[in-house]
Order: sequence, then structure tokens, then C-alpha cells
Amino acid sequence: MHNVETVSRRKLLLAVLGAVTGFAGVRFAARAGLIPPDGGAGPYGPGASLSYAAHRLLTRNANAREFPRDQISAKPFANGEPPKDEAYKRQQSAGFADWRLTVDGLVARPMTLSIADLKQSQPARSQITQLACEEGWSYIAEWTGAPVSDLLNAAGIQPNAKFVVYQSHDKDWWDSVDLDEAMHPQTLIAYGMNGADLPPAFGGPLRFRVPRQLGYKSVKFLNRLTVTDDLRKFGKGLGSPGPEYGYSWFAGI
Ligand SMILES: Nc1nc2c(c(=O)[nH]1)N[C@H]1C(S)=C(S)[C@@H](COP(=O)(O)O)O[C@H]1N2
Ligand SMILES: [Mo]
Repeated sequence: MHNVETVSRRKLLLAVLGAVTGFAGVRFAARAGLIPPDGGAGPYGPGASLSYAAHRLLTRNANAREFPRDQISAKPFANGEPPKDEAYKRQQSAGFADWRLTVDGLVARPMTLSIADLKQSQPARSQITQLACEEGWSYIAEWTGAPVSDLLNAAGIQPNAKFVVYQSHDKDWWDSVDLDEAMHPQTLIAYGMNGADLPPAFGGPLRFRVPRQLGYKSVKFLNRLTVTDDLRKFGKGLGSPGPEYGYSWFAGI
């Protein structure tokens, strides 16, 4: 694994040069893992690739801001409603005892966990962070959950793994992050919010919470994590449905 120190400013400079010098530079950036899987297909085009490269080189170990308790929003905004299908409603009335999270793909030990299993097998982490929607609104809440890194380490990540794809009970919603983001200590599988169980309106019973990126990457009603070496194997191959609609795959803030 590279880190900020070894992947030096020189490489960043080269990547920047690549962005202005064209093909050879782009090939270099691709080899160094500095091009997002949507290839900067979003509205910002190559600028989005440059932003990804800069984040990856300079902020790999940086944390999302954490807030003091008195900053927690009194009225957090739930964007949308919980799923309306019978299967979800049945789960909800059973207190989500039958909810399962599957971890599969490039792991040594694929697993399927209930929420009780998840709480019991993984240490809990809490953090007060902001959820920021691309539309401009945001709120601050305390999130509690299992770090994705702990869960993936328990499953045993295979050496060729590069991304984690995560899926929702909401079939149209899925997304992915690179392994740096997945293994970052603030990236959680959240089951708690502001000291209570994560409410359905906010993605209960489980949510992928990735506070270093925009709200749309924090997929609600989470039921599956798949470790992969290649995002082209999923959906239309752009890493998430977002880039099809003009949102960039990498949504670092
Ligand atoms: N399953 C699912 N996850 C989702 C969404 C959704 O509609 N369905 N909306 C996304 C968007 S665009 C944002 S900004 C946040 C909103 O989170 P909130 O409901 O906690 O405000 O959830 C994201 N995760
Ligand atoms: Mo959003």
C-alpha cells in the first residue's frame, strides 16, 4: 500500500501534468490508481479526476470533521421515505430481527450477519459528523456502528481487492468506494443514530455511512457488501448509478 509520504508530491505533479498533457499522463495516472472508475464522466469531467487524484494523494489519512455534542441538529432532515414494500414492512414490524448483511466477493470468509451478530462480533464506534447532500442542505448527527474496516478484516480481504460495492434493500440504490475509503476509520456500518436505533427514515436498520463524501454515498437500508477488483462488473460499470445521471462517482468533501 502506498501512503501520502511515499506517493509523493512528484506523483501528484505528474498527475496534474497528465491532466494537461494528455494521453501519456492519463495512462500514468491510471496506472497509479488516480482515475476514478467513472473516468470523470460527471458534469466536471477531467476536473473530477483531478479532484480524485488530489484527494487520494493528499487526504488519504485525513478525517471528516467531528463536532461537539451540542452541535447535533435538533431536526435532522430525512431525505425520502423508507421502502414501502411488504418485505421491508414485515422486517420493520419484527424489529429487523430477520435483517441480514452479507459480506462476499474477494474475501477469504464470506459471511451473513444479523444485526445482533454485527453488534456482538464487531467493536462499536460513535462519531458526530455532518451528512451533506449535493443539493446543499446538511445536518449533524451522532452515528454509531461497526467500522467497515473491522468487518472486512474479519472477513479477510484478498490481495487483489480494490473496491467495495454496497447494496440496499432499495433496489435502485447501490454505490461503491475504493478500499482506502472503505478502510478509513470513520467509514461505518451504522446501526445507531443520536443514541437510539437507526430510524427507518434515516436508513434503518443499517446504513453505509461515509462522512468524507457527499450524502448520496451513504446508502440506506444496507444489506450487502461485495469486495471486488473491478467495478466494470457491476451495473453499467461506472461504480454506481450516479454517474449515469451526472453525479460523480467520487464525491469527496
Ligand atoms: N437507499 C437509499 N439510500 C440513500 C438515498 C435513497 O434515496 N435511498 N438517498 C441518498 C441521498 S441523495 C442523500 S443526500 C442521503 C440523505 O440522507 P438522510 O435521509 O439521512 O437525510 O441518503 C442517501 N442514501
Ligand atoms: Mo442527496
